[in-house]
Amino acid sequence: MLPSPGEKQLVLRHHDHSHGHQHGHSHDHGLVETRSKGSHTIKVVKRVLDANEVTAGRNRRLFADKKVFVLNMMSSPGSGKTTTLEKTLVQLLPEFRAAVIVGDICTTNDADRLAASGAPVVQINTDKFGGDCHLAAHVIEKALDGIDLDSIDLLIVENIGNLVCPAEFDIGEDKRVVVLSVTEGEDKPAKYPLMFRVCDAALLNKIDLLPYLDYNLEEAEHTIGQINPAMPIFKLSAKTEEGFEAWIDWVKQQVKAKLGNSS
Ligand SMILES: Nc1nc2c(ncn2[C@@H]2O[C@H](COP(=O)(O)OP(=O)(O)OP(=O)(O)O)[C@@H](O)[C@H]2O)c(=O)[nH]1
Ligand SMILES: [Mg+2]
Repeated sequence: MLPSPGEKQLVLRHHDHSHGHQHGHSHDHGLVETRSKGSHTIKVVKRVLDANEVTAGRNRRLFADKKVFVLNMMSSPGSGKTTTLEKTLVQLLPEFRAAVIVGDICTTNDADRLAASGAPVVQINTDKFGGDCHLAAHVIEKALDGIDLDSIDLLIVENIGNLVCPAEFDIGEDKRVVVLSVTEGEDKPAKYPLMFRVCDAALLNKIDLLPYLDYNLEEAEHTIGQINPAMPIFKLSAKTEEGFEAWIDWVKQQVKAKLGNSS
Protein backbone atom coordinates (compact mmCIF):
# COMPACT_ATOMS: atom_id res chain seq x y z
CA MET A 1 0.00 0.00 0.00
CA LEU A 2 1.23 3.50 -0.75
CA PRO A 3 1.73 5.89 2.15
CA SER A 4 -1.27 8.10 2.77
CA PRO A 5 -0.83 11.91 2.99
CA GLY A 6 0.95 12.92 6.19
CA GLU A 7 2.64 9.55 6.38
CA LYS A 8 6.25 9.22 5.37
CA GLN A 9 7.82 6.09 4.05
CA LEU A 10 11.49 5.37 4.30
CA VAL A 11 12.75 2.62 2.05
CA LEU A 12 16.38 2.06 2.87
CA ARG A 13 18.65 1.17 0.02
CA HIS A 14 21.69 -0.99 0.32
CA HIS A 15 24.16 1.88 0.55
CA ASP A 16 22.35 3.21 3.61
CA HIS A 17 22.99 0.04 5.49
CA SER A 18 26.50 -0.01 6.77
CA HIS A 19 25.99 -1.38 10.27
CA GLY A 20 24.36 -4.78 10.16
CA HIS A 21 24.99 -7.61 12.55
CA GLN A 22 25.85 -11.25 12.07
CA HIS A 23 24.30 -11.28 8.62
CA GLY A 24 27.54 -10.07 7.04
CA HIS A 25 27.88 -6.44 6.03
CA SER A 26 30.91 -4.23 5.62
CA HIS A 27 32.02 -1.95 8.44
CA ASP A 28 34.53 0.83 8.46
CA HIS A 29 34.04 3.19 11.36
CA GLY A 30 37.39 3.07 13.05
CA LEU A 31 36.34 -0.33 14.30
CA VAL A 32 38.85 -2.26 12.26
CA GLU A 33 42.21 -2.85 13.95
CA THR A 34 45.29 -3.74 11.96
CA ARG A 35 47.66 -6.21 13.60
CA SER A 36 51.01 -7.22 12.18
CA LYS A 37 52.66 -10.55 12.80
CA GLY A 38 55.90 -11.25 10.92
CA SER A 39 55.28 -10.36 7.31
CA HIS A 40 51.50 -10.68 7.67
CA THR A 41 49.03 -7.93 8.38
CA ILE A 42 45.70 -8.99 9.73
CA LYS A 43 42.65 -6.78 9.97
CA VAL A 44 40.51 -7.53 12.97
CA VAL A 45 36.97 -6.21 13.19
CA LYS A 46 36.20 -5.23 16.76
CA ARG A 47 32.78 -5.98 18.19
CA VAL A 48 30.39 -5.41 15.30
CA LEU A 49 27.80 -3.95 17.62
CA ASP A 50 30.20 -1.20 18.73
CA ALA A 51 29.24 0.76 15.62
CA ASN A 52 25.61 0.51 16.60
CA GLU A 53 26.37 1.65 20.13
CA VAL A 54 28.11 4.77 18.87
CA THR A 55 25.07 5.76 16.81
CA ALA A 56 22.68 4.79 19.60
CA GLY A 57 24.60 7.09 21.93
CA ARG A 58 24.25 9.93 19.43
CA ASN A 59 20.49 9.27 19.16
CA ARG A 60 20.17 9.18 22.95
CA ARG A 61 21.92 12.54 23.35
CA LEU A 62 19.65 14.05 20.70
CA PHE A 63 16.53 12.71 22.44
CA ALA A 64 17.77 14.11 25.77
CA ASP A 65 18.49 17.47 24.17
CA LYS A 66 15.04 17.60 22.55
CA LYS A 67 13.31 16.22 25.68
CA VAL A 68 11.68 13.36 23.85
CA PHE A 69 10.89 10.07 25.58
CA VAL A 70 11.52 7.09 23.29
CA LEU A 71 9.81 3.71 23.65
CA ASN A 72 10.99 0.68 21.69
CA MET A 73 8.23 -1.92 21.28
CA MET A 74 9.37 -5.41 20.31
CA SER A 75 7.81 -8.86 19.85
CA SER A 76 7.38 -11.84 17.58
CA PRO A 77 5.34 -11.20 14.44
CA GLY A 78 1.66 -10.80 15.26
CA SER A 79 1.84 -10.54 19.07
CA GLY A 80 -0.17 -7.36 18.95
CA LYS A 81 2.30 -4.45 18.85
CA THR A 82 0.30 -2.38 16.40
CA THR A 83 -3.06 -3.15 18.01
CA THR A 84 -1.66 -2.21 21.43
CA LEU A 85 -0.17 0.98 20.03
CA GLU A 86 -3.39 1.97 18.26
CA LYS A 87 -5.22 1.82 21.59
CA THR A 88 -2.31 3.34 23.54
CA LEU A 89 -2.05 6.35 21.24
CA VAL A 90 -5.73 7.13 21.65
CA GLN A 91 -5.18 7.36 25.40
CA LEU A 92 -1.88 9.22 25.32
CA LEU A 93 -2.50 11.79 22.61
CA PRO A 94 -4.74 14.11 24.55
CA GLU A 95 -1.96 14.56 27.10
CA PHE A 96 1.25 14.07 25.10
CA ARG A 97 2.41 14.89 21.59
CA ALA A 98 3.60 11.70 19.94
CA ALA A 99 5.15 10.39 16.74
CA VAL A 100 5.75 6.83 15.58
CA ILE A 101 8.44 5.00 13.63
CA VAL A 102 7.29 1.62 12.32
CA GLY A 103 9.67 -1.03 11.05
CA ASP A 104 8.53 -3.78 8.72
CA ILE A 105 10.20 -5.78 6.02
CA CYS A 106 7.42 -4.93 3.55
CA THR A 107 4.16 -2.96 3.40
CA THR A 108 2.90 0.19 5.06
CA ASN A 109 -0.01 -1.65 6.69
CA ASP A 110 1.00 -0.78 10.24
CA ALA A 111 1.79 2.83 9.35
CA ASP A 112 -1.66 3.16 7.81
CA ARG A 113 -3.25 1.81 10.99
CA LEU A 114 -1.22 4.00 13.33
CA ALA A 115 -1.57 7.17 11.22
CA ALA A 116 -5.30 7.00 11.93
CA SER A 117 -4.43 8.25 15.43
CA GLY A 118 -3.38 11.58 13.91
CA ALA A 119 0.23 11.15 15.07
CA PRO A 120 2.95 11.56 12.42
CA VAL A 121 4.19 8.14 11.31
CA VAL A 122 7.36 7.14 9.47
CA GLN A 123 7.42 3.67 7.96
CA ILE A 124 10.74 1.91 7.46
CA ASN A 125 10.81 -0.98 4.97
CA THR A 126 13.96 -3.08 5.04
CA ASP A 127 13.13 -5.37 2.11
CA LYS A 128 15.18 -3.41 -0.41
CA PHE A 129 18.41 -3.96 1.54
CA GLY A 130 18.16 -7.57 2.46
CA GLY A 131 15.06 -7.66 4.63
CA ASP A 132 16.79 -6.90 7.91
CA CYS A 133 14.99 -8.41 10.89
CA HIS A 134 15.55 -5.50 13.31
CA LEU A 135 15.88 -1.73 13.44
CA ALA A 136 19.44 -0.61 14.06
CA ALA A 137 20.42 2.78 15.51
CA HIS A 138 21.50 4.26 12.17
CA VAL A 139 18.11 3.39 10.65
CA ILE A 140 16.38 5.28 13.45
CA GLU A 141 18.80 8.18 12.97
CA LYS A 142 17.82 8.31 9.30
CA ALA A 143 14.10 8.07 10.06
CA LEU A 144 14.45 11.08 12.36
CA ASP A 145 14.87 13.22 9.23
CA GLY A 146 11.12 12.75 8.82
CA ILE A 147 10.15 13.77 12.37
CA ASP A 148 10.13 17.17 14.04
CA LEU A 149 11.53 16.32 17.48
CA ASP A 150 10.79 19.84 18.72
CA SER A 151 7.07 19.22 18.36
CA ILE A 152 6.77 15.90 20.25
CA ASP A 153 7.13 14.58 23.81
CA LEU A 154 7.07 10.91 22.94
CA LEU A 155 8.47 8.82 20.09
CA ILE A 156 7.24 5.25 19.83
CA VAL A 157 9.20 2.77 17.74
CA GLU A 158 7.39 -0.38 16.64
CA ASN A 159 10.26 -2.70 15.84
CA ILE A 160 10.20 -5.41 13.20
CA GLY A 161 8.34 -8.53 14.35
CA ASN A 162 11.10 -10.77 15.71
CA LEU A 163 11.75 -12.05 19.24
CA VAL A 164 15.51 -12.38 18.76
CA CYS A 165 17.40 -9.81 16.67
CA PRO A 166 15.85 -6.50 17.84
CA ALA A 167 16.94 -7.30 21.41
CA GLU A 168 20.56 -6.97 20.33
CA PHE A 169 20.27 -3.42 19.00
CA ASP A 170 20.25 -0.35 21.21
CA ILE A 171 18.57 2.41 19.21
CA GLY A 172 19.01 5.14 21.81
CA GLU A 173 15.62 4.52 23.39
CA ASP A 174 14.67 5.21 27.01
CA LYS A 175 12.61 2.09 27.62
CA ARG A 176 12.09 -1.23 25.88
CA VAL A 177 8.89 -3.20 25.99
CA VAL A 178 8.29 -6.77 24.87
CA VAL A 179 4.84 -7.97 23.88
CA LEU A 180 4.21 -11.69 24.28
CA SER A 181 0.81 -12.99 23.25
CA VAL A 182 -0.68 -15.95 25.03
CA THR A 183 -1.13 -17.78 21.71
CA GLU A 184 2.67 -18.10 21.42
CA GLY A 185 3.04 -20.50 24.36
CA GLU A 186 4.26 -19.98 27.92
CA ASP A 187 7.72 -21.39 27.14
CA LYS A 188 8.81 -18.49 24.94
CA PRO A 189 10.53 -16.41 27.67
CA ALA A 190 12.63 -19.46 28.56
CA LYS A 191 13.51 -20.10 24.90
CA TYR A 192 14.23 -16.48 23.98
CA PRO A 193 15.58 -15.01 27.24
CA LEU A 194 17.64 -12.14 25.82
CA MET A 195 14.56 -10.16 24.82
CA PHE A 196 13.19 -10.47 28.35
CA ARG A 197 16.56 -9.61 29.88
CA VAL A 198 16.94 -6.32 27.99
CA CYS A 199 13.36 -5.08 28.32
CA ASP A 200 11.92 -2.78 31.00
CA ALA A 201 8.35 -4.07 30.83
CA ALA A 202 6.51 -7.06 29.40
CA LEU A 203 2.98 -7.15 28.06
CA LEU A 204 1.19 -10.50 28.14
CA ASN A 205 -1.32 -9.79 25.40
CA LYS A 206 -4.50 -11.46 24.08
CA ILE A 207 -5.70 -12.57 27.51
CA ASP A 208 -9.22 -12.51 26.07
CA LEU A 209 -8.26 -15.77 24.36
CA LEU A 210 -7.22 -17.57 27.57
CA PRO A 211 -10.51 -19.50 27.89
CA TYR A 212 -9.79 -21.17 24.55
CA LEU A 213 -6.15 -22.09 25.22
CA ASP A 214 -4.11 -24.36 27.47
CA TYR A 215 -1.80 -21.47 28.26
CA ASN A 216 -0.06 -21.56 31.62
CA LEU A 217 -0.06 -17.90 32.61
CA GLU A 218 1.66 -18.55 35.96
CA GLU A 219 4.52 -20.35 34.25
CA ALA A 220 5.04 -17.48 31.80
CA GLU A 221 5.06 -14.93 34.63
CA HIS A 222 7.34 -17.09 36.76
CA THR A 223 9.88 -17.51 33.94
CA ILE A 224 9.88 -13.81 33.11
CA GLY A 225 10.35 -13.09 36.83
CA GLN A 226 13.37 -15.40 36.93
CA ILE A 227 14.96 -13.76 33.89
CA ASN A 228 14.24 -10.18 34.92
CA PRO A 229 12.90 -9.96 38.47
CA ALA A 230 12.37 -6.19 38.46
CA MET A 231 10.37 -6.10 35.25
CA PRO A 232 6.68 -5.21 35.51
CA ILE A 233 4.34 -7.58 33.64
CA PHE A 234 1.07 -6.21 32.32
CA LYS A 235 -1.56 -8.82 31.50
CA LEU A 236 -3.92 -7.29 29.00
CA SER A 237 -6.00 -7.59 25.89
CA ALA A 238 -5.39 -5.04 23.19
CA LYS A 239 -8.70 -6.16 21.71
CA THR A 240 -10.97 -5.66 24.72
CA GLU A 241 -8.63 -3.26 26.58
CA GLU A 242 -8.93 -5.37 29.72
CA GLY A 243 -5.87 -4.63 31.89
CA PHE A 244 -4.98 -1.56 29.85
CA GLU A 245 -5.13 0.99 32.64
CA ALA A 246 -2.00 -0.21 34.46
CA TRP A 247 -0.06 -0.26 31.19
CA ILE A 248 -1.14 3.27 30.23
CA ASP A 249 -0.28 4.53 33.74
CA TRP A 250 3.19 2.99 33.42
CA VAL A 251 3.84 4.65 30.03
CA LYS A 252 2.61 8.01 31.30
CA GLN A 253 4.88 7.74 34.34
CA GLN A 254 7.88 7.02 32.12
CA VAL A 255 7.17 9.95 29.80
CA LYS A 256 6.67 12.35 32.71
CA ALA A 257 9.87 11.14 34.38
CA LYS A 258 11.86 11.88 31.22
CA LEU A 259 10.26 15.26 30.59
CA GLY A 260 10.78 16.28 34.23
CA ASN A 261 14.33 14.99 34.48
CA SER A 262 15.57 16.43 31.22
CA SER A 263 14.53 20.03 31.92
N1 LIG B 1 -8.03 -11.81 20.30
C1 LIG B 1 -7.10 -10.87 20.25
N2 LIG B 1 -6.49 -10.60 19.08
C2 LIG B 1 -5.55 -9.64 19.08
C3 LIG B 1 -5.16 -8.92 20.24
N3 LIG B 1 -4.17 -8.06 19.93
C4 LIG B 1 -3.95 -8.22 18.60
N4 LIG B 1 -4.77 -9.17 18.08
C5 LIG B 1 -4.84 -9.64 16.70
O1 LIG B 1 -3.60 -10.27 16.39
C6 LIG B 1 -3.24 -10.01 15.04
C7 LIG B 1 -1.86 -9.37 14.98
O2 LIG B 1 -1.93 -8.11 15.62
P1 LIG B 1 -0.94 -6.92 15.27
O3 LIG B 1 -1.27 -5.80 16.19
O4 LIG B 1 -0.96 -6.64 13.81
O5 LIG B 1 0.45 -7.58 15.65
P2 LIG B 1 1.93 -6.99 15.44
O6 LIG B 1 2.74 -7.45 16.60
O7 LIG B 1 1.86 -5.53 15.22
O8 LIG B 1 2.36 -7.74 14.10
P3 LIG B 1 3.67 -7.43 13.19
O9 LIG B 1 3.84 -5.95 13.13
O10 LIG B 1 3.32 -8.03 11.88
O11 LIG B 1 4.80 -8.13 13.88
C8 LIG B 1 -4.36 -9.14 14.47
O12 LIG B 1 -5.28 -9.96 13.80
C9 LIG B 1 -4.97 -8.51 15.71
O13 LIG B 1 -6.33 -8.17 15.52
C10 LIG B 1 -5.83 -9.23 21.47
O14 LIG B 1 -5.58 -8.68 22.54
N5 LIG B 1 -6.77 -10.22 21.40
MG1 LIG C 1 2.67 -4.44 13.68
